[in-house]
Amino acid sequence: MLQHFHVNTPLLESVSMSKMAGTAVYLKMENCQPSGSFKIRGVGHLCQQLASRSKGVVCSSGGNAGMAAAYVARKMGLPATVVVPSSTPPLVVRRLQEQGAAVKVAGKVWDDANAEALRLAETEQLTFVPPFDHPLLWEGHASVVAEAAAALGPGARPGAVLLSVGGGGLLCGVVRGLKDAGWADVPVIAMETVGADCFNAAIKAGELVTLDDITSEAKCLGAKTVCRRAFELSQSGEATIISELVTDQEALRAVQMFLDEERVLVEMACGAALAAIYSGLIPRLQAQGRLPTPLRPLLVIVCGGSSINMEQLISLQQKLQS
Ligand code: PLV
Repeated sequence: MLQHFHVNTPLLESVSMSKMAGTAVYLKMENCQPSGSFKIRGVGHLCQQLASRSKGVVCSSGGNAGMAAAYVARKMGLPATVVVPSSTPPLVVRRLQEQGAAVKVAGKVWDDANAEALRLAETEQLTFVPPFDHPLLWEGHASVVAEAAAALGPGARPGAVLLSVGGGGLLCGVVRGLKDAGWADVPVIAMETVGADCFNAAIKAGELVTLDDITSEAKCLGAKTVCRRAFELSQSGEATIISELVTDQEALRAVQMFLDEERVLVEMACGAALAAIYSGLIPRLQAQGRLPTPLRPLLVIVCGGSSINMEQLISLQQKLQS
């Protein structure tokens, strides 16, 4: 019997967000996962398939994939090493250590940490756990859509799914889940912050691009290059993907509004998706004819994230709102 590490998260209707969007908004509360984000779905699935006879796992992460890897490894009785970039706040390093992981800081952004994790996997013969670029991760993430479909009930069909894009693993998983649910034509609104916008940049360029640097505070969206599969999905017509950007200020305002209205604290990476509602993007897309009017209910993947606490929130406010 394969063990599940993730939980079936609540699907909650938000009255205040529904008002802003002009249609019902359903929140898939992935912040409730044991490791604090949706990442545990894919990472749990990948580790079950690849790590059962392993000496240990090594994961490169902006934080949340590492939290998932540390949690899953602990449950499987395996040692975990998580390599993070120096942009990772001390609170995440502490939370990773609490999960029992050995933490190594390497380089400035995730791409540098990833190079070190790959090296360790090779030299120490550890199972490499990538944070977003692997079919097993996408297969695991797809369960988020299956659960939402079951909770919404037969005949229900969202008007769009809203999510954040870092390296594109969640996007690939959700697109797969939509196909499995018979919802392949439901558009996905893929949100990034300016300065962590590798997916949007690839779409604009018509090819994969590597950003010079990550200048956004949404460090968990900070992959310099989106995974090839995510880019292919945007080009192939297999899925309808609307790629949009918000500023860090908009993402932070969304984090604050979500805290005030829903009483839940999420990190900037998640704020990017919430900002689509709070900054009025939905009616704008309808006005542009990119979403229909009237619009069926929206499904928002509240991806969660451990890179936030009161102190971090205040520090982001001082940095971005002064
Ligand atoms: N974070 C990855 C990649 O970081 C990580 O290592 O944890 N929301 C949250 C809270 C996240 O942590 C991430 C990814 C995303 C959204 C985006 O997911 P992705 O990478 O699958 O598009 C560099």
